[in-house]
Amino acid sequence: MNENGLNEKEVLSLLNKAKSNDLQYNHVLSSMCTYPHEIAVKAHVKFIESNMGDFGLFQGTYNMEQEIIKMLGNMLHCSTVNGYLTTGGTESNIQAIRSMRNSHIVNDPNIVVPESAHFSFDKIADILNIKVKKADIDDELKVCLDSVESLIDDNTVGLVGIAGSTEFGQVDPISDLSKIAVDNNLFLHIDAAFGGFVLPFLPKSEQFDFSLTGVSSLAIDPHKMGLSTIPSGVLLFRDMEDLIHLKADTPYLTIDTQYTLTGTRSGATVAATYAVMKHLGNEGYRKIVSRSMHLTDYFVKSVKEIGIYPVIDPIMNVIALDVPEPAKLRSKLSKEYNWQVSIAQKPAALRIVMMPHMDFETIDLFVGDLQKALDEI
Ligand code: 0PR
Repeated sequence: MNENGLNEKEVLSLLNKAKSNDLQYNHVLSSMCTYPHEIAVKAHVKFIESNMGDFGLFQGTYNMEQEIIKMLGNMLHCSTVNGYLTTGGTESNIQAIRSMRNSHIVNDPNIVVPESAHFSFDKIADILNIKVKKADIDDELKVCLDSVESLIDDNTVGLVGIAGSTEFGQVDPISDLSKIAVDNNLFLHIDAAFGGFVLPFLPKSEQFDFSLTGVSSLAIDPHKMGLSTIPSGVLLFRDMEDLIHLKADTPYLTIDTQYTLTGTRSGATVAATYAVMKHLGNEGYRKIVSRSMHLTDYFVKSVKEIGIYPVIDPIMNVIALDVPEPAKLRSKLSKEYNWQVSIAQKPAALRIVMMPHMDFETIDLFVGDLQKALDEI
């Protein structure tokens, strides 16, 4: 640190320099985040000092958090819903599995997740000292139910299903997983970190939420398709009892109990999420999802015209393309054409996320460069 502070102009100039080294989202086709909605940014700034770690001091922010939980409970068909705002899908998944483990005490606990699960489950295995068994996925990249059933044993404390897989945007057969969970008396957590703000707004989609009786908890991220500010995730439980498995006593705060992983917690993201959900409503989210799906359909049509096909027909705005040498192509697109795309591992593919910051014109430019890059490798 400097001995003497810099003036505001000097600091702003440093910030501008740093910002110029960040990429703008307009050439980013790899991210599940996007520009937050303007009203979310305004709300975030207004509540910048609010700390939900000691929410007795911030009753107004706390009331907004409760309202978010209620709105999401309505959207995801659960009248008994409980939960809180996390920092994102990773924290929500950690806490859901921690609740599973604490509610079902066995010596050497394990959970069964689809092989397509996000890498946060590998972190969970390490943090919670729990074995994460990976079930096979089928040709459509959904979890195989036979494989899930064959992995369940006496030490299994719960199952995970994915509603919007990171790499392919695929949705597991959640209603079948729900039946397996009920039959085996197991907790079922749904990772809808990405799909949670997409599936309810598609004209037609499979059931994936608390309308299925076996679903115990669900992760949904406002900082992805919810257009809130980073870091906003939400963890929801059907039964208060499952939240209680996360209880910690906090004797010297204005509140005597916390269920959260972090202590100090942003109230700004609560305000941002509340504001954008109130402002957009179902109708607003439906429009955003519908536009993202139009862009997705247009993109798929355009790449087919140059002889490239998706690995599966996109369920949501995540597209995996069957291309030769995806890693090499990704690197070429980045270095020579200034496009950020990512790759899926199994099957290897070029992965594109069609977020709301994309438009038809940019897709045309990208597909043109993709064709050139393909010719060159
Ligand atoms: N579950 C699913 C299904 C996810 O896709 C993700 C993140 C998580 C959990 C973890 O969420 P957090 O990152 O909020 O903890 N999926 C994206 C990914 O790993 C996250 C991301 C976002 C990556 C923006 C890059 C990026 O630019 O691809």
